[in-house]
Amino acid sequence: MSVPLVKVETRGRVGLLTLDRPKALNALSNEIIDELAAALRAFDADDNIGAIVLTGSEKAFAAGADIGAMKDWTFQDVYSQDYLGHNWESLKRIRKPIIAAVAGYALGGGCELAMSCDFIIAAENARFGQPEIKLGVIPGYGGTQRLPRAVGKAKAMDLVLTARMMDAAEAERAGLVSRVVPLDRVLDEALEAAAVIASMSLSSVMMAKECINRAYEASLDEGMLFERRNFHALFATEDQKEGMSAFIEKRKPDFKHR
Ligand code: CO8
Repeated sequence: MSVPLVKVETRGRVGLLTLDRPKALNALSNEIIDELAAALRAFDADDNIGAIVLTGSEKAFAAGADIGAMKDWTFQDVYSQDYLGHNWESLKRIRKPIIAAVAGYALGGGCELAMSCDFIIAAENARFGQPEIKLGVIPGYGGTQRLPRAVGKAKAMDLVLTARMMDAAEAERAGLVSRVVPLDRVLDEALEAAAVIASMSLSSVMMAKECINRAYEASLDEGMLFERRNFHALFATEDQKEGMSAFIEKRKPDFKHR
């Protein structure tokens, strides 16, 4: 039996996934992505999970796609397997929030994987970059699309064209990460944030995620309408009654998470 490349744990209502291929700095082979996608889908389907944290090691969140595996592939190889098109795309269909807890290198596909999570909490030693150009290729999992949306065109061009790395402080200033914390705090910070999210009504959490993501796909008018209809829909849930009653009665809400 092959050794698992993704460690799967739960902490209360939080699912914790740890990329575990340390010798290759968590280089993202098809196998590790298959495992990751399967674990994410399992958490997404599990009523006892309200939020997910994805992390790597202290040295590397992930140093990119597996260069050794890709080196000899031909166009026909990547095209016929639709490399990056299957499980990679399925990650974005996960409906529960995913927080990336990033320490060390998040490069190439590793940076793209972090960006495909809902937000990033970074350790002070985090390094972000899209160095594919040095390999004679370009980013293939959103580096030319999500990065400019996150940090703007100037910085995205700078990073993608020069292949330079950006440290955690610059990434926070640029809006790529939501918080920077000391290395020994990064996982706890992400787990605590995930626990807060998991304590909320699951329907509101999933709708909020869907609405924010819609901001990247729709015009302002369409996005506003999508948000408003989802807001309306939440009045059909028990959790809305409970949440508002609890506020008026000055007690903690007891959400059903359904
Ligand atoms: N693929 C395969 N193996 C890797 C990778 C990688 N991306 N990154 C590191 N490794 C391996 C090294 O080969 C080395 O293995 P070994 O010990 O057997 O020689 C081991 O990990 C440790 O690495 P280093 O000795 O190089 O460690 P350093 O601390 O000296 O350097 C760096 C760390 C700076 C992170 C360096 O390893 C590096 O530059 N890595 C490559 C970074 C890179 O170019 N990433 C982009 C890859 S291409 C890509 O991601 C395409 C994206 C398309 C979407 C993909 C979705 C998955």
